[in-house]
This record gives sequence, C-alpha cells and structure tokens, in this order.
Amino acid sequence: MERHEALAIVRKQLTEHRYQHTIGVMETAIELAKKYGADVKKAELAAIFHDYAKFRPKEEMKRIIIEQNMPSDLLQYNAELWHAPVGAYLVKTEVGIDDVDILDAIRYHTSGRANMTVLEKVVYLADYIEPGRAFPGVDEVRELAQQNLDLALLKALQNTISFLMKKNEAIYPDTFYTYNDLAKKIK
Ligand code: DGI
Ligand code: FE
Ligand code: FE
Ligand code: FE
Repeated sequence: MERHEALAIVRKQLTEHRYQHTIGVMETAIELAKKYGADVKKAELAAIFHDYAKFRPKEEMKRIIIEQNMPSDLLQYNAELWHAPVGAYLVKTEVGIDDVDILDAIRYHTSGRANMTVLEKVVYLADYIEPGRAFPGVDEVRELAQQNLDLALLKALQNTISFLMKKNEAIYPDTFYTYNDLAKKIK
C-alpha cells in the first residue's frame, strides 16, 4: 500500500493533532529503520497505522479484546493500553494489512515486549521521540537514538515506568518485561 493511500485511510480515524503526531512517527520511523536495518516500507506502514484505534470507544475495544481472545489481563489495566492490540486487529480486518511484522509493531507499540524485533523497537521509539513530543527526558532519548537503539529504548522505558509510578498507575507486565529484557541485554 502506498503512503498517500495509507495516510488518507488513517486520517479519517484521527484528530488533526493525532494525525500530525502520526506524520512525525512515520518520518522518524523511516529514519530509524534506515539507521538500524529494519524494513523501511514496513516501518512506514506500521508507523502510519500505529494509533489507528486510538479513538475507538472503550466498549468496542473491550468487546474486541474479549471476542478475539487477546490477553484478558489487559482489561485490568489502563484502557490507554488497549488501542495497540485492538489497532493491530482492526488494521488487519478493516484496512486489509496482513503482514505479521507490521501488525506486531502496532500491537506492541505501547507496552513493548521481551525480545522485540528491530521493527518493533523502531516504531516504539519513533512514537516516543517524534518531533512533536515534548516531555522531560525526550531530548536525551533523541540523542541516544542516534547512537544505540537498545540504550535509547531502555531510557524511554525507564522514563515511562517512572512517570506512571509517580501517578500511582499500575504497570502492565509487558512494560516491565520490555525493560528487564533490555536491561539484562545491555550489560
Ligand atoms: O498513543 P500514544 O499517546 O502516541 O502513545 P502510546 O501508545 O505509547 O501510549 C499511550 C499511553 O499508554 C501513555 O499515556 C502511557 C500509557 N502506558 C504505556 N505503558 C503503560 C501505560 N499505562 C499503564 N497504566 N501501564 C503501562 O504499562
Ligand atoms: Fe499509541
Ligand atoms: Fe509509545
Ligand atoms: Fe502514537
């Protein structure tokens, strides 16, 4: 699928602000894919569709998680986590993309997981550092992303977990598994 077609499809699902974020993720993911050797076309499409389900009603996402036998523990955690796996499902069924690498990059873009592929890391990190993002620590991760993909990802996970813990939010197990996996491998 060509970029202009994909962008036209996703634009209808998003607010203007979220669409501009998506453009930033796309451009950043392409840069990172070239730098770290992921498939550039897959990175482009995964980035374009990564937040496809962001504005679906919670009840619809909940129904899909149950009916499609997604990990049911998701329902015990913040609903912000749901748009990632539900997005992977809807991008397959509504958009017709069936490339598992692209769908997994969408599925794991919020929590990450242990043993992420380079493509999954690229999309996760691009979502975190795209030019429109402005939160404490993002510039440090941008600089690390120029040097070392895993170190940048580790720092992004540290920041995310710390931020969530300060808000007394529960941390989804995959988020910890992502952090632990990177922390052990970096040693
Ligand atoms: O969809 P985006 O805003 O572009 O970014 P995202 O999909 O990476 O993250 C969406 C939200 O999910 C963000 O506010 C942080 C939150 N989040 C990520 N991991 C966890 C989490 N929330 C909880 N409660 N637990 C997590 O492990
Ligand atoms: Fe997201
Ligand atoms: Fe993210
Ligand atoms: Fe995003």
